[in-house]
Amino acid sequence: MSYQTPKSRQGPVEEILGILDGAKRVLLTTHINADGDGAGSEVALAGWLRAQGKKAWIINPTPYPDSLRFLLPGKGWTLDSGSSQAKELAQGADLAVILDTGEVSRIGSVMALFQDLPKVVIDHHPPGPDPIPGVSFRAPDACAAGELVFDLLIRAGGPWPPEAVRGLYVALLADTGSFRFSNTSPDTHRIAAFLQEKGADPEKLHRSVYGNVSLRKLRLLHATLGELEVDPEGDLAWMTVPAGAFDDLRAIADDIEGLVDYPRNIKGVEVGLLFRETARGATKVSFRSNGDIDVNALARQFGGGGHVKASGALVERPLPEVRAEVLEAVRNAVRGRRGDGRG
Ligand SMILES: [Mn+2]
Repeated sequence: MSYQTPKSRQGPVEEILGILDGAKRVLLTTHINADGDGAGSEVALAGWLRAQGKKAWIINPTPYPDSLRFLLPGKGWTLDSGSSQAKELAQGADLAVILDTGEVSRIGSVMALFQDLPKVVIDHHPPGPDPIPGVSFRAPDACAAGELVFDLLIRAGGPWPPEAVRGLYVALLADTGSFRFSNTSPDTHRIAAFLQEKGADPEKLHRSVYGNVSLRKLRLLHATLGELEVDPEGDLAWMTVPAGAFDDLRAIADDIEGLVDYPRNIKGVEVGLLFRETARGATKVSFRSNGDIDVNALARQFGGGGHVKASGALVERPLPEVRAEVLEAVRNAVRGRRGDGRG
């Protein structure tokens, strides 16, 4: 095993392991609309805790995504955040672990549920304006929150139950775009190699995550591609999910996943955007950058955030208004950079 946890993480790793060691009943959560990293990391950590005879449950602010349910070894691993059972468990638990976000606003109703519990945050996002209180293990240099969970498990010397191995592999897969984004490091591959040796099946896991596209999602893509727009300069492209199609298809938030890659992947495009009107009239914006434009900074202008090359914002105003402002801000960012280049 040639992987070494970076020095900067060794202190937090010891501290978090100490806290986990002292806990018997642990609740885990991740951000709204869990992705492969959030959902994979929490299954992995829950599986590792359970393998040591502890109690661990996953309580997310939004339902565990159907497309990732294959990660759950059985029933009784997840609970609805609004259920009376979740409230009871929160009263009897001795620790809450928040994965793949450190922001109060990103865990929705779960924040109130975890109010009185000691909290541990394990996250790889740059810190935001509204941090969850408690002990933090934050490392923006990690490709996924799953990389940090791996740091804990490798230091602990396992155990490595199959759900932990699969969860961590899927966490890496999801956040590195199947090992191709710029956050894919030699360490990413070293960890993936270790997980493969522990039984992770790359073909099977990739197919489980990406080879089960619903017809509904494909129809939503078909409708949304009809809304594709590109600036004459060719460097900015965006799509707006047609509200009618979303409703007619009875689409869910999961069906939006990956749509923003279509405008982003056009030759010459620097920034790709996706706009969607939510059921209650707010506007969701996804930002993707291919180069030097910091879309985390752009999303923050609209109350959101994320990573330098991938971010999002939820704005409580009507779509046409938000779209016009976002497009102007992104054009300014692209133009400003060009101005600097010339000057
Ligand atoms: Mn992540």
